[in-house]
Amino acid sequence: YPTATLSAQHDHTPGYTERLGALLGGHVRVRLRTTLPVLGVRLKVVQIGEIETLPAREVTGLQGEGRWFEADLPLHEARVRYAWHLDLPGDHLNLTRLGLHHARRGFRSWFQYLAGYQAPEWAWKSVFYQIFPDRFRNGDSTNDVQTGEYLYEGRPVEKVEWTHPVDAWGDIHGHYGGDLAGITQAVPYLQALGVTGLWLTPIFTSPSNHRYDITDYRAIDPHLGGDAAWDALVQATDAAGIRIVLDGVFNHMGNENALFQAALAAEDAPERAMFTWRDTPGKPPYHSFFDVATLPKIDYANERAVEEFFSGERSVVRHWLRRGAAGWRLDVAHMLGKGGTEEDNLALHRVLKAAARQEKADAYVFGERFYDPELALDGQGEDGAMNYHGFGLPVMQWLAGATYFNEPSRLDGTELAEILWDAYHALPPQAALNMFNLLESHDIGRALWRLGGDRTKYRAALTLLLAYAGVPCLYYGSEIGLSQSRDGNMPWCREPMPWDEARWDMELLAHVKALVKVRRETPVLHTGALQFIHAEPDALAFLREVTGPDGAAERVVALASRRAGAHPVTFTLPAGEWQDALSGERLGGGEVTLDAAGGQLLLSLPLSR
Ligand code: ARE
Ligand code: CA
Repeated sequence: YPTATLSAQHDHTPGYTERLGALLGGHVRVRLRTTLPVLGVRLKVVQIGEIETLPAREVTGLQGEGRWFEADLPLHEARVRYAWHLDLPGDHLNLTRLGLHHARRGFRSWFQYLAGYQAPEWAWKSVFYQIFPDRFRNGDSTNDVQTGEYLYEGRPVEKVEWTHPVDAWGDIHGHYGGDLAGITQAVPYLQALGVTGLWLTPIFTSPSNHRYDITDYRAIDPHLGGDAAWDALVQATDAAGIRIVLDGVFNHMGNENALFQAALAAEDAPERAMFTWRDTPGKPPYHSFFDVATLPKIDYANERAVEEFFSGERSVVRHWLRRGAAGWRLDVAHMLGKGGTEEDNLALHRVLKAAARQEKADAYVFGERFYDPELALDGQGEDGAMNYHGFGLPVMQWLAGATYFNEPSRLDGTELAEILWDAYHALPPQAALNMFNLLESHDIGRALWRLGGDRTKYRAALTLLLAYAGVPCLYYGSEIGLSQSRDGNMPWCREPMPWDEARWDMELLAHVKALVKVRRETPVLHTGALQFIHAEPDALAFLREVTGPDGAAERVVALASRRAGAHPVTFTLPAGEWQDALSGERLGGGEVTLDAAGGQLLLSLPLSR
């Protein structure tokens, strides 16, 4: 991967790429800066099946070490791939996203430009907070699920006391009573924390406490306060500058849903075509999510299903965007499809995305994907994906010394940097900035738990999260030190949020607030390019950088260690004046030795506010 001392430089920021989102059929000006003794520079562009070579001209008068060259990149397809070719005395070099090399490399490493794609840029500036509604705050005890109110998976549901830890009792039959009124009451708390986006796991009428088994997609669960509570929440969050992304469970519905019930009721019911049926001993007679009987899979080869959820004038996707949602997180996006080819499935995702954008021009749509998302992120499908594999899981594996299934791991900082870099550079820049970054969630063990409660390591993790390329998301309660009572992933990571401040880690809360503030106030962190500038087994550092139209650069460096105690790390900072984002302490560029324990964020001056 490239380093800060690269001798030729190009990225998506304004000094190097005139603008993002220019239209298909047009051109966009791209530039290169180099300290190499070049004789000439050319731009190579992939045309369908051919490589076109275009001349680049030298430009003068721009800041930054070295010489500048520019060329006009033709946007003849939606995803344009290009690379630079540098002629040197007796030699030549290619510059791709992987850096400089002699041989031409595969197109996967070439730069990408998405023509005609407008990213929901508000998301780049946002800090998200994930809420699992049953466990965040009970704002209205009159709507609580009562013990024995109905049966779920054959057993009566139970009302659980807020202070009871999540153990076997509070697993799938336990309802704690959290609701939307609780979130509305917490808006001042969220504002003080500094978050500007909420991702709510499902809130529509469903029998379970997690609500991934939806009975009615057009109604807010009465146990969460119904539609009126939603309207009140939207009013309060709008006023506070907070946007809400909803969980779109479109791969499967709940077995109590009227569509599925109609399909079960009669052999000739038209609804039968919305599902796929089978006859496999020991399994439900229909395809379902991981063979869970309560979650029948929806078949989008059926046009009515496509209209019902996505394309129809009153589709679920449109309905909630109209009612105030800012976007959708797509549950198991990698499973969502017509059961056909990858291409068929991508076509379906484009239908969903187009409907969302028609309804709201800046709707943010990202998928839960446990696999490489790059095929899907071409600008026409989802904007981004939950960044488990390209960020959160490897970062936590490195810090915890174990996977989230608690298998020991010797992943070191050098390998971590390679994994992160590989995932980042495989995406077009806008998609990379749309990635939804998280350390933990309602599905995997809490970061604090996995780190054995170590606050120093947790601060290092947060430093990486809030400085990384993509949209950061905190999991409710982690900011005050909420952990879990039992080892493992879901459902043990869903403890109720304690509202008794005596139980809060105030030092941690203050630290999270400070990091969130830096993230929000530092534009380089919203749009900057990414480079790793240092890696050793127990530490790594990366640079975020924006080069302006005049060639001047604004920079941030993030440094983190996985050691619990002090950890002096020596590495090279780009030239210039620097300032610690939290302490304000100043230092010069060049070789520096810093204490990486707990993480450190450095801002280049004159960027400082
Ligand atoms: C409940 C219980 C579980 C029990 C299960 C089966 O909580 O303890 O094992 O029932 O009876 C939702 C609920 C869950 C619920 C589940 C089924 O939140 O609590 O489980 O429904 O009723 C895979 C998928 C990934 C998925 C995760 C959970 O690929 O997309 O598994 N995530 C989403 C949501 C979940 C949600 C659902 C899907 C279903 O975020 O919350 O579950 O709508 C590896 C694998 C991945 C795997 C991943 C995580 O990386 O490669 O495929 O993800 O591990 O385990
Ligand atoms: Ca309640």
